[in-house]
Amino acid sequence: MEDIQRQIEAIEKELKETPYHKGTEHFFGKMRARIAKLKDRIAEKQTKSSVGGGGGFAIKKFGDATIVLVGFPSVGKSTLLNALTNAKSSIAEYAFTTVNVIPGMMNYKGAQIQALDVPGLIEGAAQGKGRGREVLSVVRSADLLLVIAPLGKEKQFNQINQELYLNGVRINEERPKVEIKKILRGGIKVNSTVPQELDRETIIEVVREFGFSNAEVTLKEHLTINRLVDCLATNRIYTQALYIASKADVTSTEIHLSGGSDTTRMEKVIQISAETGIGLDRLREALWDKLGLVRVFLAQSGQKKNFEELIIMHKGDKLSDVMLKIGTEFAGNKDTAKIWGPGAKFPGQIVSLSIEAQDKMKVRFF
Ligand SMILES: Nc1nc2c(ncn2[C@@H]2O[C@H](COP(=O)(O)OP(=O)(O)OP(=O)(O)O)[C@@H](O)[C@H]2O)c(=O)[nH]1
Ligand SMILES: [Mg+2]
Repeated sequence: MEDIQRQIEAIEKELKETPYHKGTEHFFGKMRARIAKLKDRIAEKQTKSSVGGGGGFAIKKFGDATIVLVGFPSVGKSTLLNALTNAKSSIAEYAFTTVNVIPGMMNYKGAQIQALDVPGLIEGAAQGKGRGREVLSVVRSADLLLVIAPLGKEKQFNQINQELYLNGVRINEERPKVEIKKILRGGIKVNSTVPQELDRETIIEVVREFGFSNAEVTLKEHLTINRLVDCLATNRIYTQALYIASKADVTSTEIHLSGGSDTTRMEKVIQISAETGIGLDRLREALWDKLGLVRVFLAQSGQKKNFEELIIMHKGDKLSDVMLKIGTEFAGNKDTAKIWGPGAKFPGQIVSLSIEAQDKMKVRFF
C-alpha cells in the first residue's frame, strides 16, 4: 500500500513540474487517470482488509436514512449528535475526543434517521493521517453529510471538501453524463453531443489508460479531465451535503458574512448552536428536504379511512415502490390505489401504481 502511495506522489510531483497547455493536455489526462487507478487499488485493498475488523468503524446502516457528521476536531460534532439524537457521545475541549463511530437515532416526522458521529478529520486524512481513511470510509456510506465548521472558520469547509474530494467523494455534484460501451474491434471511438475543449487524443488516452482497447464513448456534457477520469474510476461516490456553522452562540455573525468567494459554491450555510439550540429546527427541516424523504399514510384494507400506518419513501418513488416496501403478503393482487391529499386531483381519486408518491399522500391499495 505504501508503495502505491509513493507511486501516486511521484506522479503528482511530475504533474506539478509540468506546465499545463494544449500540448501537454493528453499527458495530464493519462497521469490523472493513472493516479485514479492507483487510488482505486488502495480503496480495493482497504475494503478487503476491513471485513470483520475496522476497529469500531464497521457500522451497520439502519433506519430510513444515514447522515454522517464530518469536520475538524473540536468543532462540535458530538455535541450536535447528542442534541439531535438519543446518543451520548463524549464531549470535551481537547481534539480527538471521539475515537470511534458513535451512532444515534433521530426520529423526525416519523422517520428514523441514523446519525453517525466520527473522529475529527485533519488535513492529509485522505492519505491516511489521523484516522482519516476509516472516517472517510464511513463518510462514503452516508446518504447525506453534515459538514461542520465553527462560525467564522468557514475556510474549513473548503479544506474538508478537499480531503473528501481526494478520497473520491463528490459533493452536491451530478454524475458525469458519459456512456462507455465496450465493442469488439475498431479502437476507441469518441462521440459528443456537445462541443468539447478536450482533444480527442486526450480522451482516448484516458479511456485507454483504464484498460479499454475497443470502446464507444459518448459524451453528453462539456467535460474536464477530472470529470472524465471520474466516470472511469471505480471508487467515486456522489453525495449530498449540508454546510453547518457551529457554535453560533459565541461569535457575532456580521463579521463573517462577508465570507469571501470560497463559500459561494457551497449552498447556504446553516448557523447553529448545539448548546443553546439555535438553528436546530432549521437544520432538521433542511436535512429532511435534502434527504428527499416522503411520508405516505396508508389505510389497511378493510379499514375505511384510518390512515395510521406511515411509510417513509423517497422523492421519485412510485406507488408500486410503496407496495414493494410493505411486502408481498400485503401486495397480493392489488394493482390500483385510491389517493387523498397531495397529488390527488380530488379526494379518493383512483390511480395506477405508476404515479409518484407525494409527501403526506394518503393511499389505499385495492
Ligand atoms: N459555545 C459553544 N460551545 C460548543 C458548542 N458545541 C460544542 N461546543 C464545545 O466545543 C468543544 C468540542 O465539542 P465536541 O462536541 O466534543 O467536538 P467534536 O467535534 O466532537 O470533537 P472531536 O470528537 O474531538 O473531533 C467542547 O468544549 C464543547 O463544549 C456550541 O454550540 N456552543
Ligand atoms: Mg467528538
